[in-house]
Amino acid sequence: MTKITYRFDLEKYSTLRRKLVEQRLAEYLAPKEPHKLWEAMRYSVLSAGKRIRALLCIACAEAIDIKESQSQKSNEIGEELPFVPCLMETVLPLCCAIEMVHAMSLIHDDLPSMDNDDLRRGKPTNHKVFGEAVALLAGDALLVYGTQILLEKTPRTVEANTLISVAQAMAKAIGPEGMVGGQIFDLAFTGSPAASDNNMVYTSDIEAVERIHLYKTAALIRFSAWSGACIAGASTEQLAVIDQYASVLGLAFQIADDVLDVTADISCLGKTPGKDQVLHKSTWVTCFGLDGAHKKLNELEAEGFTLLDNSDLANYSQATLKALLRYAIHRKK
Ligand code: GRG
Repeated sequence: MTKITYRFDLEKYSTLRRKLVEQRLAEYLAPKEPHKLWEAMRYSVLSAGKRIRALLCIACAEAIDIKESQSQKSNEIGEELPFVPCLMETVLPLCCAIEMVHAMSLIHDDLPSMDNDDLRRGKPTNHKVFGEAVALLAGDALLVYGTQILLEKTPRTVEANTLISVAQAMAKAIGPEGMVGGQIFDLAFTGSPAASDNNMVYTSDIEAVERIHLYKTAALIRFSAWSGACIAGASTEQLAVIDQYASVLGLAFQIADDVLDVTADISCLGKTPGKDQVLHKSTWVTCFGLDGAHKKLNELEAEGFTLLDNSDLANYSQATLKALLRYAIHRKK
């Protein structure tokens, strides 16, 4: 069968969906007591993030919901498919939980005991505004509140077993087998070679850096994609392909981040560039140079496209997921 090529407008696709996520986040984070805590939570979550994890979650839910017949129709009339309101209702609490967990990881990552950053999303970091104690607690509160939102607000049309699987996968993506573990690997390989933890077994620089990236960054990105598909009723085969795709995207997203740390300026990035070199971080760029990073990004883009081409996802969904992968790799901030 001839492959249909879509002209996919990611900006148009993202704008509406991002707005829905942000409206819902603002609703869940409406001011309450203790005021200082909610203010600190809102400060970080509602600031100008790209929302790629939420968009990925929605796109993967839609990829399971959209059938090839709808996909072809949209191509004939040359228009993007509208979002399905009930699917959006199903997935929005999950998207918000993910964005809250992500924001908490940024708050903690910026603390003086971690990366010690002053600027995030173009604004002073949470601890610079609220102090370290409140920033720490705002992060803790977001982590738990995200889980509460997922379990409390996901519509009861989602089967209990599905919701349990999603909550279990979220815990795994966050904990020692995910982000927290990744942050420990990251800290262990930060600083002079003597600072690295010699108890960690790794056979090469590639393996060490890839492990940091997969745990620290790709785990939550993989969860975002997988959970969107899962909650929309994906088959085991569909979940496997989405997970492989998101693993590629997650690694690419962090390598692109490493590249931007040396190529982008502060106003575009919204955070201080050049920190990886200053902190002697093990990143794709500090280990393999900019050329090495670009080469790897090209390989990952090709790998992600092939995975999607060989999948049974509708053409329209393949185009959406390809556009998100392209964005993760070629973004300017
Ligand atoms: C999760 C319990 C728990 C603790 C946190 C600090 C920490 C443990 C993990 C660090 C995770 C981290 C900050 C990874 C970096 C991932 C990354 C590239 C973040 C930037 O994401 P963007 O570019 O940010 O999507 P915006 O601001 O656009 O949302």
